[in-house]
Amino acid sequence: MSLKTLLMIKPDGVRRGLIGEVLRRVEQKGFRIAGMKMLQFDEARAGEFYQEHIGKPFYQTLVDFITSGPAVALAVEGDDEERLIPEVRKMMGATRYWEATPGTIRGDFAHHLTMNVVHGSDSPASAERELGIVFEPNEIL
Ligand code: DAT
Ligand code: MG
Repeated sequence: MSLKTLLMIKPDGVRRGLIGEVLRRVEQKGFRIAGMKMLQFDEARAGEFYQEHIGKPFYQTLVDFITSGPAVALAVEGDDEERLIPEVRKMMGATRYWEATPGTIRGDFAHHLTMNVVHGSDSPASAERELGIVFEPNEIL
């Protein structure tokens, strides 16, 4: 089975009606969507998902935000496994929204440090871990 990564439209993106916009960009670029689901994070799943950020000053803000409404998770696959994660991260744009290049999702839509429309795994290990938190194995096709 080839490498897949998690790209997730966070609750602000869902509230703002950006599901289709993100999907369009992913499909337009030529990635394959191998899994897709809407889900509501609870505190426990948010803690597991954001475990790398436990102890940081913005951690609780992040948990409150991710549990604030439904998110839409995509399992994304590309032809080039080596470049899949950096490519998806590039398409998302920089975490610091004021540095995100126009043409990226955050560059075009994000204007808040926490509420920044999308989440994307940052390594193969985090992709595997995060996909496992969001999807059942039989939901990735
Ligand atoms: P990314 O989402 O680009 O992988 P990250 O993993 O460093 O960024 O942080 C996770 C999320 O936490 C990020 O999307 C927005 C929020 N965040 C990061 N740094 C922050 C900060 N200094 N203040 C508030 N929220 C922050
Ligand atoms: Mg991250």
